[in-house]
Amino acid sequence: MALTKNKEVLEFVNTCAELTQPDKIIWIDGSANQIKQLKSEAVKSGELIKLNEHLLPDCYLHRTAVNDVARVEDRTFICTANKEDAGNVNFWLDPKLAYHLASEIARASMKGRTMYVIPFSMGVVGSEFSKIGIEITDSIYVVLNMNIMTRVGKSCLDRLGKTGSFTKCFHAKCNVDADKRYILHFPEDNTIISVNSAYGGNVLLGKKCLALRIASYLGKNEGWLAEHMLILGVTFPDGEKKYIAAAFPSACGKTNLAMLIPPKSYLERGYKIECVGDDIAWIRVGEDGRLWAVNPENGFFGVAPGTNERSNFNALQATKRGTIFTNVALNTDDMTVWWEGLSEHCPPNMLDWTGKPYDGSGTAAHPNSRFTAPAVNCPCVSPDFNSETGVPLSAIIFGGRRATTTPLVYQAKSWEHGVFIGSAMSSETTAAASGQTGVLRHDPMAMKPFAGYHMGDYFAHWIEIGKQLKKPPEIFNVNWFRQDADGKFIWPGFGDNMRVIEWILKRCGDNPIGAEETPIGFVPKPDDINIEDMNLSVDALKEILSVDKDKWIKEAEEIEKYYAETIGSRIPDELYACLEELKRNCKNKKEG
Ligand code: OXD
Ligand code: MN
Repeated sequence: MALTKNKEVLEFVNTCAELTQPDKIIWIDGSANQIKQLKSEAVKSGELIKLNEHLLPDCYLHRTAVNDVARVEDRTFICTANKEDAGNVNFWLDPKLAYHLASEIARASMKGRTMYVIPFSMGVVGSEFSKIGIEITDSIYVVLNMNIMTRVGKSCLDRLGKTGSFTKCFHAKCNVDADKRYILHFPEDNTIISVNSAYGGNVLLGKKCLALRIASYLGKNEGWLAEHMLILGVTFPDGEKKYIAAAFPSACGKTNLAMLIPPKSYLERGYKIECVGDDIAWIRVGEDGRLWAVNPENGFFGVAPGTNERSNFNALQATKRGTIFTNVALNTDDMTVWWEGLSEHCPPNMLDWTGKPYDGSGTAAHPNSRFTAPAVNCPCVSPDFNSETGVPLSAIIFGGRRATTTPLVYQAKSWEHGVFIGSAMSSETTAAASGQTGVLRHDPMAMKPFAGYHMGDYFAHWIEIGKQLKKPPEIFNVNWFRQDADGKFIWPGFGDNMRVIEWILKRCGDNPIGAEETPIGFVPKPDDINIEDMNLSVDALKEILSVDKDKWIKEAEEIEKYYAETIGSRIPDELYACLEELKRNCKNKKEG
């Protein structure tokens, strides 16, 4: 039975039902009972495998089709009336054509199936900063994941009332045909359509599709920012608390940084890290002229491989109950899960991520296998997690995976320079998206796959936001991934990243500590990074803090080429001025 009198919602649901012809329509009310029933139905049909109730209570394993294991950026489209408005970085389809294409693919595709209607809220239900979506889907897996990742149920419809507007999200699994897979965004219509996939990033439409692509467009029009950023809180020994938002491309350690456990000596001194969010931040200018950030999600859709007690204890704890695992390996001895890096040796009697006995060839878990875990499970979740206004930002960090060139950390000289640094980000690719891994690609502000409009306009929007700030956060760039001549990582990363966070926050506020000015920005004086109790020599630290002007001359040429050839038009003058300054600085300092 329909749970609302909102005409637009009812019309949307009816139109989808007429098109797809499901046998049954179920409205998701968000009750524990309904969710329990759906889980048992999914177990009966084999869509979910129930894991050991004693060791992993209320946890399940799901396997996707082998052709459907990651976001598909080349099949993800921004469908704006004017092609130019989508920008060169996005793939574009004419909206009329896209609607037609998707309708023909989805027509009658739910015959013999159930259509679920999921009302959900990105952000706390009822907050003026939250956005409501309605996702139509024929996948129980989607319903159950959305129930972890967002706030789901009737309260969202009540919030909409009779006339409130919402993002229309339509998903149909169809035949999971990779050649007819389309992830379509219509920012001008506040609509998303996803067909022929059942993998998280393509089908949990509240996440990348709404909270980044559509929200970035809404943010441009409404004067706020939707960013691919974690949010963390740092408590100092004197009790003061500061917040940081940080953007990294997918699978570059974002979840690890968001839930970092500081080294022992820091814990002993009273430092503490709390996680407000691990993937997405919605950021607004507060009345006090500072930036305030909320995490619109309610759970973590984290990369499993590499997660273990040492690398991310908090994330691992978060997966211990109420979690859905996707494409990890199954230990048939005790019905628990496993992935590369969880323990040193792979236990015997495993089924790999496709469900076949694992014989040691290839990986047991898919490199992009995931856990969908409720945020409340995380031992370090912030008390501000459900704050409606969010948290004030002292610093913004950009980062990527760079074997050379980019130092461990450096600081922008101004807001505009920080925007330039974000716009010039590049990183080696990972398994989070289909395609080759390890290839260097530009990924401005880690938003290349997620900006719902022209990247030049997106940079301009950042510049505009900066003009409204009385107290802008300081902007930094970090690189945990510098390698030595043998290809080994020099900086240990993980908990030791706290040492860099400490320096970053000491550079924020009214009495910042000193730093060295270089052609690219401010870098720490080596003495100001605490390497006590670390297996890292001062020389190695100096090496990863070094700025090689020749490499940066090349980097500047590369950025210039990227601006001209890829982004094309609409890049704000402020960014060209920063590029010119970088070139001048590298040249001057070289001659001098
Ligand atoms: C993610 C991604 O799933 O960025 O968070 O791909
Ligand atoms: Mn992400």
